[in-house]
Amino acid sequence: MLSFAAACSSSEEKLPQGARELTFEIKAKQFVWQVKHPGADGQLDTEDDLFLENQIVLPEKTRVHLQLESLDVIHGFWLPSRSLRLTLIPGKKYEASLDFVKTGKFRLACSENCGVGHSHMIGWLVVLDQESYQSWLTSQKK
Ligand SMILES: [Cu+2]
Repeated sequence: MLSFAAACSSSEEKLPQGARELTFEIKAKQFVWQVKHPGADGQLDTEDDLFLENQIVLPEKTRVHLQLESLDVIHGFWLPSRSLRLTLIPGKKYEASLDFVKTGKFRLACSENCGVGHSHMIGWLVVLDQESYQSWLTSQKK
């Protein structure tokens, strides 16, 4: 069941028509953000999915769909640069969509005191230019 959906976009950041869309699955767990990345084919739940920790990596000019849930206690997915804060209650699913036009590196953190390792639940959302994104994908292949 979908409990909450958020759509955030700022007026100065407009995506071109037909821009790429990528979906990421994010699971919060004491004390890490587990990120399932769609991989080179851009499709989630296929063979080339990548599994990252505390890191969301994407190319510029992309609409991002985040599917979030907590696997244990209440965590808070917090992306201060977009004023996005979702309280993740275990057993519920959450979604948020964000547009990223330009490159950048954005802090993400847990906004709920979820236990002794709470302060370790910090990470980055990284938006790369197309070329750097391709090299990053290549570097992820084992
Ligand atoms: Cu947490």
